[in-house]
Amino acid sequence: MTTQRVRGCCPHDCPDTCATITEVRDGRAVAFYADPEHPITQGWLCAKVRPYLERVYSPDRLLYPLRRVGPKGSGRWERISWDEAITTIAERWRAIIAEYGAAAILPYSYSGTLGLLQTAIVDARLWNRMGASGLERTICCAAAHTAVYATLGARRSPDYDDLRHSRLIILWGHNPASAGPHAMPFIRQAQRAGAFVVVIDPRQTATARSADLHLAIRPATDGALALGMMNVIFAENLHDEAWLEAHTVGWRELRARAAEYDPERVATITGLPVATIIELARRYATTKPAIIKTADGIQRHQNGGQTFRALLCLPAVVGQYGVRGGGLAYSTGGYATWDAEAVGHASECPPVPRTVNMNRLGAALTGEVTDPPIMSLFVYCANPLASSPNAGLIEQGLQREDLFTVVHELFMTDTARYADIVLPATSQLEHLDLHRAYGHRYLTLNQPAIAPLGEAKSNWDVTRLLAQAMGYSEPWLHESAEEAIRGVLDASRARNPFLSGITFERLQQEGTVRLTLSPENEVPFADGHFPTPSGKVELWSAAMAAQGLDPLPHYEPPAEYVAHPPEEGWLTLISAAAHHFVSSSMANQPGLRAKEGEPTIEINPVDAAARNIRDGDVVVVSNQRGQCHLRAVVSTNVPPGVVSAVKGHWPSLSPDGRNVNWTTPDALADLGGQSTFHSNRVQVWPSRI
Ligand SMILES: Nc1nc2c(c(=O)[nH]1)N[C@H]1C(S)=C(S)[C@@H](COP(=O)(O)OP(=O)(O)OC[C@H]3O[C@@H](n4cnc5c(=O)[nH]c(N)nc54)[C@H](O)[C@@H]3O)O[C@H]1N2
Ligand SMILES: Nc1nc2c(c(=O)[nH]1)N[C@H]1C(S)=C(S)[C@@H](COP(=O)(O)OP(=O)(O)OC[C@H]3O[C@@H](n4cnc5c(=O)[nH]c(N)nc54)[C@H](O)[C@@H]3O)O[C@H]1N2
Ligand code: SF4
Ligand SMILES: [Mo]
Repeated sequence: MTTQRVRGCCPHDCPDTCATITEVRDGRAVAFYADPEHPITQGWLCAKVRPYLERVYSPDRLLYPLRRVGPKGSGRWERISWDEAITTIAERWRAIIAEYGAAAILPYSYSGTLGLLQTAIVDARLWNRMGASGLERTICCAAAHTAVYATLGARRSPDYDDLRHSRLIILWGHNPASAGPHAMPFIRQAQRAGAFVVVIDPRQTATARSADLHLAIRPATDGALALGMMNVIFAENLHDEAWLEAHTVGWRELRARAAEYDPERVATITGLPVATIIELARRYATTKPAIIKTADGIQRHQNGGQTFRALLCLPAVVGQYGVRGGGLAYSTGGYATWDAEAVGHASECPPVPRTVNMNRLGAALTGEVTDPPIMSLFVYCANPLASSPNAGLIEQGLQREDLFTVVHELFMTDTARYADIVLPATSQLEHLDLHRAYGHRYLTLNQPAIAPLGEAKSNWDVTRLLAQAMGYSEPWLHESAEEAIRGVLDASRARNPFLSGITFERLQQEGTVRLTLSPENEVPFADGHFPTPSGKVELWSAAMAAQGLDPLPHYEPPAEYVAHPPEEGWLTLISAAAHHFVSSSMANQPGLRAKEGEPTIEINPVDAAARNIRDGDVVVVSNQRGQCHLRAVVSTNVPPGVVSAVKGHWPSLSPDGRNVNWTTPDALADLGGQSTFHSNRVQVWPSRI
């Protein structure tokens, strides 16, 4: 029997976008491993994805369309045919459109897969054509994106291997050991060669444990620290004035703003000693190349946008943009930009009638959005009841008898349980897609390795079926998967020099292809050009001023922290990435659940003693939004005042059917409509159950 090797790509929301190989024998995947030739993947997959065949062939996979037969959420279903499922959905939608207009239909999706076809194209085409409500996809990184566009003009970052050239690496609010593990070997290599590694994170993460210095900053105060560092750098004349003059707008205004953040004030805000702040500033200004490597966790605060702006200003102050091994590494997502018209064909469609912020899903379903109200929800690539904020309110919305909910999923998630119709989705091994990464600069083609299991269908195939049933005849709603990908790739290549020479044929042959980087743009911004309106780094942002926003970065505490002070027993709850799940994906896989352990909350011995909590006790974590029960781990991994419970545990696999998102805020951040998961204050008490 012959074994086929099929090249693919990990689809999960992770900056590493690993290249994979699936071995197929007799139509069945028998082995799944890393592509040894990929320069970032380097022949290994993370602990989450190594046992991927357990996910693909899980006995819990949804294999047929289902219709609800019991009350909402009861878990009583009958199997139906695809024909019946699609006809039912189209009939309901036609009736809703006739009564309320298409704006009453809301698609809800995020990061189940990050593929061009199954995500970007599927997120746009059908919904544009229908005139459905738009979704503001702001749960993860909207504040940072807004800050980056305002400051630098584009999301460009070096590859991980450039870290080898750094002498100072500041991992700021970022935990790559769990959340982007393929950076770690390069960080280790730099460290062995003498680089100094600093981690700034309230929690002592695995990444922090391996650093030379860990600064357990108070949550949401990083903007003040960055401005305090600038204060010292300017005061001691350690800034790069020539670079600032040549490449920035508003550095004198920034200097004046930084003057308000003397180390004493910043020490009071951040909880870090004055001497530490001064030392960090001096080290940052005098060690070159110096890189700040950050990610998304740090901006999930109400002040996340201005915090990110402050971080983005630092490399400019010391002249480190455009330097190999220097600058700021956040995201490489701005290189392989897809042509928006080719993706969504918006110019041929009615205007998007309105948009709904995904962080406000619960509110939107329960009265915040009216005229028309949301009457149908179509969820795919997302598990909002596990992963979106203020989940108790989402649950209330999903219970509405008059809401027609369809969920397209691989598994019976907590969200799917509330559906009227459940549709089975394919896994990455069963469909075609093209992936760009946000942690490196390679494109990877994912070839289907096996036929869809049961009657599972890909997002694109469901889009096509729904388009047909709705009577939409535009050819771009009926292309094959390959035609759709080729069309967007070709249109994008025509405009984007980073894609030049990258054809579908090349991707088919090579699997992974490096983006086309000329010597001048190999190191981001090495040509001295920033794609902002001024062509410079906009430390002072005219665009933000025009929107009535502060054009300079500043620090302001989250409103929830002010309203719920520590003196009244409130603790800051950070709910960051779990090591063995990606958000709630994989969190139902028995092997990985066993490794991650049951849902817990880490609490400092000081806070535990004050509340009579012992290690191993079940505690109630609560606030004005809701509560959940978690097992306490008394630990100095968190400083006094901060508690930590990872995101991703499935509510239905948690002690009381709820997870940490029953407490997290659905308030929006200062920029981009961003989520504010970590600007969350809770009470923690021993439970009586
Ligand atoms: N294993 C695993 N990997 C993942 C994911 C996962 O769920 N599991 N999720 C993926 C996704 S969706 C994303 S967006 C990325 C996120 O990648 P990261 O941003 O690296 O991960 P997070 O754990 O969300 O946040 C990083 C760190 O920020 C810290 N933090 C929180 N608030 C503050 C603050 O105010 N200041 C500072 N300095 N630090 C703070 C947290 O303690 C956390 O350790 O990871 C991706 N990779
Ligand atoms: N408390 C707290 N919560 C958080 C965060 C936090 O920091 N703290 N971080 C947030 C962040 S950064 C993010 S990005 C969000 C992520 O939130 P979501 O985007 O909702 O991600 P998941 O919870 O992983 O759910 C994705 C679902 O998509 C399904 N899926 C996978 N592939 C496909 C496919 O091809 N088709 C279809 N139809 N479905 C598919 C998976 O089975 C999975 O159930 O979570 C957020 N939630
Ligand atoms: S989750 Fe990240 S590290 Fe793990 S295989 Fe996927 S891309 Fe690689
Ligand atoms: Mo995310």
